[in-house]
Amino acid sequence: MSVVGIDVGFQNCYIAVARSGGIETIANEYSDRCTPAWVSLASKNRTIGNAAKGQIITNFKNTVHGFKKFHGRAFDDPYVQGEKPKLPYSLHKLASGNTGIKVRYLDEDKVFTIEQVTAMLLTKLKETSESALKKPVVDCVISVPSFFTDAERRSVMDATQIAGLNCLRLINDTTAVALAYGIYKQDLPTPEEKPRNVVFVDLGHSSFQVSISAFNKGKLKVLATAFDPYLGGRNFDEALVDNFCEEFKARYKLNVRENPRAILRLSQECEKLKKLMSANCSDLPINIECFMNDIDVTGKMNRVQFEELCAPFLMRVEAPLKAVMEQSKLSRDEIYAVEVVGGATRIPSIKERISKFFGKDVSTTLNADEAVARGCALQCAIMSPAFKVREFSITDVVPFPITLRWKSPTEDGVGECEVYSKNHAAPFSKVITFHKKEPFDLEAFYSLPQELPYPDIRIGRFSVQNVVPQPDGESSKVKVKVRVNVHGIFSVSSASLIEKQKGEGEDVQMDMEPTVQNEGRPEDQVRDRRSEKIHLNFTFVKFVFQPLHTILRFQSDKESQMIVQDKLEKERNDAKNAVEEYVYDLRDKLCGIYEKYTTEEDSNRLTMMLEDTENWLYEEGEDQDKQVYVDKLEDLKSFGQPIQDKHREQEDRPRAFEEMGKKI
Ligand code: ATP
Ligand code: K
Ligand code: MG
Repeated sequence: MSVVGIDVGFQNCYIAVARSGGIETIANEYSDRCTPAWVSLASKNRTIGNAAKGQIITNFKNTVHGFKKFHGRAFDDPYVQGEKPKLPYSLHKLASGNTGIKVRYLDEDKVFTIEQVTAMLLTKLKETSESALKKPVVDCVISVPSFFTDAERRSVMDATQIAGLNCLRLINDTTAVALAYGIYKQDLPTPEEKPRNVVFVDLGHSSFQVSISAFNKGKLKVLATAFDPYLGGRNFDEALVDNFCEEFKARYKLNVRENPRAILRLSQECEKLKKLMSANCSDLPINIECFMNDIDVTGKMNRVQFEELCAPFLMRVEAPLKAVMEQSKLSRDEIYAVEVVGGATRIPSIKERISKFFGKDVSTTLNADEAVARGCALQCAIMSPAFKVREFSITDVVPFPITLRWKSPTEDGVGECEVYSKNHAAPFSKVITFHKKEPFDLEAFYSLPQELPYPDIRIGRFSVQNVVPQPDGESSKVKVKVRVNVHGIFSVSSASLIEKQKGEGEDVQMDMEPTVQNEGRPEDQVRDRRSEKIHLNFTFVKFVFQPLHTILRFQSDKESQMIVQDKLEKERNDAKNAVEEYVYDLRDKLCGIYEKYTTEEDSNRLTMMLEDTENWLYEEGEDQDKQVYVDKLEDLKSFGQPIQDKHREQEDRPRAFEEMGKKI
């Protein structure tokens, strides 16, 4: 069993694994612990991560990034429509109404769902963890923003399934950070003492999340979360891009907006400039050579100007801080520490604003980039039977209130009730008792649309069928179990009919309004001995807006095929490179160390041959099957090998004498 935690960021992904020494963040094949959330599709293969980011200028139409918040979103969602013109690649409306991505892949126009794109990224992260752990990786814990709704979470879960991962828990970013903070603390208050309240702030590339957790020895309880799902480092980059677009228009008469490649280059430079300004107050330059129409552009900015430019975004920092404090009902002096993570908290004025709000310095004791992944790995270790870690229990919260509405065809039994309030503990099950004579439908939705990051409030529809009256004509008791599970996903998990037993007294007190009961530990459950649960012909149908299992399986097979395709393409490329390397190596040696082991005539003939091969590699040999390269290499070796053998023989001889000398 693997113990892996993955932080899938909007921009940056990190992986942490558990090894005997503890939790460790691991590096990819570029020795980089950060894997960019980029996927590039091409005519022969895909590249993912660092290599994909490198394709952005040359293959921008098929290089996908910034897709994390398309999960579970309708194509017509205002956010999606707002992003569309800014993206160098094309979005596509899927038959389901969801957002897909249209690219050119294997020389064909292809549409991928967001789940498939994230699965590609997860495949890469899976491979990276597998090469670090030297064993297959299946089980993992993955982080999502705390404001991710049901649809978004289900979509991420689908992606993990397509990638062949078994996600044990989707954990909220700030909760993962809280775990990484708390689990090693030796001095937490005992369960009887007042808890230690810590604020966690994560400002990433795309979003701003705040939470307050209460710690006692061996446990953490999230008290409240708040967020600005649309505030992140990218806003600051975009403000800089806007600024320089205008400046370059005025100074160089360039219409940068019309050139996607130029915009992409400018964005990269602006992000670099932004980071430099975090460490430096003075004027800093931005220089881009051959930017557009062969023109080199330059500009400059300092921190004061930057803060002015970004004032509208900086102003948005306070609202979530205020909201989280109000919800927690704590006063500022009850806050023990304010821990900040996420790349964009490195912007000095962000830190200043946070620290001013709380009236204390922010702490940066956690690794700003890796804390989320580490928390995920810790959660995975806790859940894995194969790994021993300190017991630590986590209670998270429901970010948005959830309401259940019920409707039956003929009875006037229409009504609704809020089953989970904001910041209700999660995971959590509840049992709702209905009194019904006929089948009925349940509809779950988010009750406060204004709080949601998008307009679609639907969660799912559930149909409770085969409900019949009791033999005496009275309503039947129907118990419906609902749950916000460990991933933060809502579901109606079961429904059962309670049949009164014969001889049982009339239950006159029967309330026609449903009752909601928290399902606590078994000992808390009141057993109604007079009644009996029956499951007679009782069916219950879910309509959750989610692809069918068959579709996911199909997409998973497709993912496997693409993995094979990438592997074959890599082998083909390696075979081609091997020919090229052999050509260069042998040519060098022919006029060097091999010179005395061949005749001038043979050497000239072979040099000619190598030159022909080199030319061939640039012409018709540019794009051949792997076997062609393998044969080519064999062919060359049949000439090169005898010379190499002679050379080695000569080299070995004196050594052999030496050895003999020693023996004598
Ligand atoms: P999200 O959490 O929104 O999904 P993410 O996890 O990918 O995004 P992070 O890796 O936490 O985001 O942060 C990336 C952001 O932090 C980028 O906007 C990056 O430019 C910014 N950033 C990183 N270092 C600095 C710095 N020194 N100064 C300013 N910004 C920085
Ligand atoms: K990240
Ligand atoms: Mg993040």
